[in-house]
Parts: sequence; C-alpha cells; structure tokens
Amino acid sequence: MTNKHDSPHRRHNPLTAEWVLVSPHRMTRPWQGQTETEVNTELPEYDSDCYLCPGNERTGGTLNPDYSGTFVFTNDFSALLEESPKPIDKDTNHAELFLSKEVSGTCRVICFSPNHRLTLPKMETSAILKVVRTWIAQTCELGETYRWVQIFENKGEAMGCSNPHPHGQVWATNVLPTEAEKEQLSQKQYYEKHGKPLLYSYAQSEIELGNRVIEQNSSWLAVVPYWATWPFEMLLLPLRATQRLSDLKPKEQEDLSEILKLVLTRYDNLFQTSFPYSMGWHGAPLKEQSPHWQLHAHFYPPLLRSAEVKKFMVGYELLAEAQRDLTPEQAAERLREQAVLHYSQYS
Ligand code: H2U
Ligand code: ZN
Repeated sequence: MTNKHDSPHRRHNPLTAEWVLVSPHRMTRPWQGQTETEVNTELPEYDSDCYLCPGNERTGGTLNPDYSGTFVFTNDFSALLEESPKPIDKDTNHAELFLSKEVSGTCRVICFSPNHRLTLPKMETSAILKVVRTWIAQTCELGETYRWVQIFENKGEAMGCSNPHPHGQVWATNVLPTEAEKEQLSQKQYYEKHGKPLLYSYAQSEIELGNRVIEQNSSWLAVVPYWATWPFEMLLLPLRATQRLSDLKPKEQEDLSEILKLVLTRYDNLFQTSFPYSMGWHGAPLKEQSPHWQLHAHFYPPLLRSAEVKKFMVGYELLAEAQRDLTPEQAAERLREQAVLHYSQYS
C-alpha cells in the first residue's frame, strides 16, 4: 500500500529551522538487514588500564577515588579554560571577515558507575537515577557561573568514544553555542506567536498522532522526531512545561531513569549490540527568564542496518542537506517492536 510518505519529500525541523530530505522509496524493499550478535565484548568489572575505574591513575598523575555511584572530575584535557585570553584578531580593517570572540568555560567528565563493564541500559534504574541527579547537580553548580551547561554522552567507538567505561561529559561556557542559539531563536519565535513552548505543543501533537512514539510514561515522551536526520534518532521530552534539568521534580527524575532504561534497552536490542550514539541535554540558559524553552534530550545514533552498517553523513548531507532513507515512522515502529528485556539477558 502506498501512502503519502512513500515518495521523496522534505521535512522541516522547527527547532533549528533546517530541512531534511526523506527518501523512503529506497527502503521499500523488505527489511533484510542482519542483526549481528555482538562478538565477545565481555569486559571486566574492573580494568587496571582504565583511567576512569576507581583507584586508577589518570594522565597527569591524579588518582581516582574509590568511588561508588557517580564520580565527576575536571577533564585533564579541557577544551575550555576558565580564564580565556582576549581573541587575537583585532585588526579593525578586516574585522568583518576575521571575527573572533573570547570564550571561557570548563570541561568535566562524569563517570556513571564504578563498574567498567556497564552501560546505561545495563544499569539498575536506581543507578541510572544517580546519573540523572548528577546531571542536575552539575547543571545547578556550573549554572552559577556559566550561561550554558552542555551535558552529553558519546557512547561507542563509532561515536569517537575513547573508553568503554560508562561515562559522559559536561562542558560549560559563558556563551550560547551554535546549536543552542538556533534553538533559542526558534523557540522564542514560536512562543511569541503561540504563547506555549514549541516542544510542549509538539509533544502533545505526537501523543495525539502516536505513530512516532517509542515510549511514554507519566512524565516523559520518547519519539523519533518528525524531522529526524539520523536513522534511529530520538527526542526525549518532559510532558510538563519544564525549562531545565534543575526544574525536574523527584517523581520526574525517577520517571526519567525508567524511560531511559527502556528506550536504551530497545536501542541495544535493535541490532543486538551496544548501540552507539551521541546524546545530550538542551535546556534554558541558566538564570534567564526563558518560558519559551522546553527541556529535551537529543539522541543521535549512527547505525542504519546492523551493528556494522552505519549511516554516513557525507556528500549530499555535507554539501546540500541531511537525507534519510527509512521514514521516522518506520524507525519508531521498529523500536516499538523491540523487547524491553536486554538481549544479554535472553536465556
Ligand atoms: P570520551 O571517551 O567521550 O572522549 O571522553 C573521555 C574524556 O576523558 C576525554 O574528553 C578525558 C578526555 O579528555 N580524559 C581525562 O580527563 N583524563 C585522562 O586521564 C584520560 C581522558
Ligand atoms: Zn574502567
């Protein structure tokens, strides 16, 4: 049966004001992607060579404490400095084409667990809750000094992650970075027009339509967004108008750890592999009145067909615009089909 989404079309991302080309006819053939089972990647609970394991030495000689739960430290190779020198290009004759700006900030690493072999979906919900609370604490603490606190996780070698030990990062800056600036502008314009946050209205509509929903609980909604560029991209949204992580109530924090466990397990089960992705939180700039902002997390996983076949954002994507094959609706359906028991526990 053909439907209106079967032919090439473009979809608009209202958050970034960018377009994506959807070419679903390339995927109308039956699904034949292999699901390759992970080749023996059983890791030890403790690795004496890991710079994130408890008690081990990091580059520079600092010893990690014998931590339980989460552990946060300042990145030994921080991309930002708290005190930044003024920019060098001050040649006023050429200022327009050689513009630079000072930036100050700090980078930290967040260890999710002392157990080297775990990942978020393999952790107990109570342990994921500790990660959620650490994200909130970091947002509050760094938000005292910085305007933007970017919490993120690179998971898996495919996303350039240097170490399998479960960890994420936080980079805080005195300025809004480019993605934040785009979302700030679109959300402001939408709020001025409609008097509601863009992503609040969007979540309501997705619940009504249902075909892109992956998971929902009493506080959260996980969807493959209508404008997804990555094959199994996901957007995680609170159901209540919520500006930042630090606004989450205890029940919403618990619900968040539960929905994370479920959707990340679905991710792993899809190709029976530890699903790589980059994820991160976007919320209102700290200490600013921002009723137009709605807190959300983006998940950008690169895999397309199997544990081995990933989507490359190259040629057309780099030079023209993002393009995808399977529709977001098909991706959501495939994720909904997955079991919520982790494949490593199948008997
Ligand atoms: P990724 O695996 O996502 O790259 O994160 C690991 C971070 O840990 C990376 O930013 C830091 C790297 O700079 N790091 C330390 O701070 N100390 C070390 O001893 C090694 C790695
Ligand atoms: Zn480790």
